[in-house]
Amino acid sequence: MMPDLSQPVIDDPRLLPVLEKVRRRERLSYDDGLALYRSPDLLAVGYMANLVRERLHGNVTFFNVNRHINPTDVCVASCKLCAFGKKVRDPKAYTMSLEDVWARAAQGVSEAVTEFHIVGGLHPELTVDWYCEMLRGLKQRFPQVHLKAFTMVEIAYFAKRFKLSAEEVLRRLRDAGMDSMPGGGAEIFSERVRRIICDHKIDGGEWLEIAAMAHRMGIKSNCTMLYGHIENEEDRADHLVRLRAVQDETGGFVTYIPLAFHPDNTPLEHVPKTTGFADLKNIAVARLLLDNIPHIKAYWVMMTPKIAQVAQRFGADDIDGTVVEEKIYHDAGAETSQGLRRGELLRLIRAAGREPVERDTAYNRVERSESTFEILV
Ligand code: V47
Repeated sequence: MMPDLSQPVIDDPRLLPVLEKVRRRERLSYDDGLALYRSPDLLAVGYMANLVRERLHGNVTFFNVNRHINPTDVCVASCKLCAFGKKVRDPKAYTMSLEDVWARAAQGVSEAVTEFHIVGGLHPELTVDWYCEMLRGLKQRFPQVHLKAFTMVEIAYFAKRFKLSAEEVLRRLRDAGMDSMPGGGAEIFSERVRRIICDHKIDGGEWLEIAAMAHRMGIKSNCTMLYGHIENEEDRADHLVRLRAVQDETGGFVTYIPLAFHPDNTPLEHVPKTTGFADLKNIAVARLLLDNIPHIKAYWVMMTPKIAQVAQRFGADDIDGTVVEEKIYHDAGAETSQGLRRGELLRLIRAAGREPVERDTAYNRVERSESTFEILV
């Protein structure tokens, strides 16, 4: 008998109830999340995630033109997951002066850049005025560029160190020019795992509380999950369901980014690197569980451009940006280049059969002529 080609091929019968829910547009449960994570049937999981992705975004893949700035790698925390942070007296540590930050922002910047992504370590000596001055100086010099700055972890540290409430810290930074916040520092919310990989960081509940506080103040943010270290499927499904619960309340998460753990130069160096299978699975399960977060980003820096491209058919609708000078992953052994040219991003997206759309941080379309594409960045 001829197979029914109008039906998806599902090899794993445990996924059939999930497929039914996806078809009926019903919310998936934590247990569904576990079934998806545990299933070897990547194509079936990807098929469902792609269905949802196309319902939301059609054939479009978003990218942006951004630059990462890491003003300091000095960090009081010693997280086992991290190869970036250094102690303040470490001769290899760096802290930029304000002029350095502004000059770095200007390097190679053309009017093409629409976003600065700014994160650093938890520095024990910088002041709140220094951070505000940094933002004000950037806004003054690059008024058209969106400042996506500081993780929830940095906000909690600033509050403690500057003896201010987290709300007051957010208010001051927002008034100085912070437009939105990146999604880093969430790692994995499971306390058991957190105690091992990032003992010195705020706990998952605090991370979520600060995110919700920022959202209530009108500051949007992204969210992330670090996977591929010592966490298990339960930890991953729990993390996603907890993000979804906050999003039900605030609606402030714009994009979710699964971050593959890079073990090189960290105390967890013995942990093997993630596989392409795991990378695609994490994109697809997120698209299916996070029914209230608009965008899923396949961050090419950590997944490699090739996997990030394939991910555009496994639930992702975003591939991040040109990035330029990424440090956190490259200190941890990422072998990808430190930046991609806009033309290369376009080529990857088109070769996946998707329509590239340049966006700003708020996902407004950025219109440029093809000839501008060729000459800029
Ligand atoms: O907060 C640190 C993680 C994050 C390692 O919001 C590591 O648009 C893997 O948050 N291996 C920084 N991961 C990156 C980040 C991010 C990236 C791109 C876009 C956005 C966004 C956010 O990377 C850190 C931490 O969670 N990290 N060390 C490591 N060895």
